[in-house]
Amino acid sequence: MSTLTELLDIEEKVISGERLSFEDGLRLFQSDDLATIGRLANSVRRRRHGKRTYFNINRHLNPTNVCYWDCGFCAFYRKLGQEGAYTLSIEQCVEAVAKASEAGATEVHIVGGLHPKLPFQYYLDLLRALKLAFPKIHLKAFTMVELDHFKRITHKTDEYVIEKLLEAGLDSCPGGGAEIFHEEVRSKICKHKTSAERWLELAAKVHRYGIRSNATMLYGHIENYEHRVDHLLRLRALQDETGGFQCFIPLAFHPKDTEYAHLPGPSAVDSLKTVAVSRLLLDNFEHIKAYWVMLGKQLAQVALHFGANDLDGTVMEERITYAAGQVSEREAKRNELIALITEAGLEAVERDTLYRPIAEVAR
Ligand code: V47
Repeated sequence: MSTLTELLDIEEKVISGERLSFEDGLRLFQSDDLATIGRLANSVRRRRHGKRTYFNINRHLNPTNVCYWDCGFCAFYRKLGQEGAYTLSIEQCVEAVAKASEAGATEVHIVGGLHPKLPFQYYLDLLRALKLAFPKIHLKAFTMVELDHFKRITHKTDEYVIEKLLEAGLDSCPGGGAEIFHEEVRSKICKHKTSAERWLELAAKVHRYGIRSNATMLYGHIENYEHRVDHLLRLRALQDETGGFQCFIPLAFHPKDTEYAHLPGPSAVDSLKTVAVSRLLLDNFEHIKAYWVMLGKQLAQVALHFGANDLDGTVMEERITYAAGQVSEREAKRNELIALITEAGLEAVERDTLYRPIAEVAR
């Protein structure tokens, strides 16, 4: 049972800007004092960003759901030839982005399954075609897991893969595929997937090319608090080295139609605590995103007072969480994101992918 004084020493560290330890992170997660944890995280968020709260106009594009791996938490993937498997042609991708472009999108977020037959050239052609048709749209494409796949299918080096993607129009990388780094969990939920060490190695390489990327953590399944703190501190250590991460996104697990369908998924309290502890531990990350798709719009709004300073975007067509039983909508309208932010008493700022303001939105 928590007492009012149990987090006082951590509070002092937060006030003086001292870095929190593994033990501090664990105690925060173990504490029931959600109000104090939220207040501390909010104080850090306010110090960095004041009331400024970001969103963007973006579209998610998942070119294929065909994947040769079998991650137990994923309801999105299909095997080649399985019912429901799809692969979009480049023309279909361009058409989808054309609609987003008309709606004012500044970013396309591209991730997909690891298709056993699609050649690397498909992905290069996709980036090229999108850049040619929409030169102003930022292409945030391919996780470290996909980059690892590209290396395997090309039998070339990481540097070759990264340079080819850059030439074709890649602008930055999304943060997926990190899941939980700790081997005790990773070996169970995604045992064939790119290892934690390799994910971090590739992120470091991408950063060395000047490409910004994001980082995620999938929480609320079989992991415990030690695994979460370990994950966050591994990201913090890499960020100390490269400074290349823009944003951290805690991803709330959705169990429906996954191998973990018997689990309930994280509670609202757990999600708020996870956002807040992430804000407190990741002292070298500028932005913490409350990804409304996974949290639901209302909880994402509350998370803006628990350390998050970004809601993500309009998204337009979300498939991964939707496949796993997400019940909130697959799209948010610009005005809806603005309303979520302003009704929380905060200031909405439309941003581009690199967090440069596009428009301050008057209350
Ligand atoms: O890597 C898969 C997760 C991720 C489920 O970089 C699931 O700005 C919950 O990374 N329940 C992809 N999560 C999404 C992602 C992301 C999203 C928004 C913004 C950014 C960014 C990145 O989704 C996967 C995996 O960790 N995921 N299945 C599920 N059942």
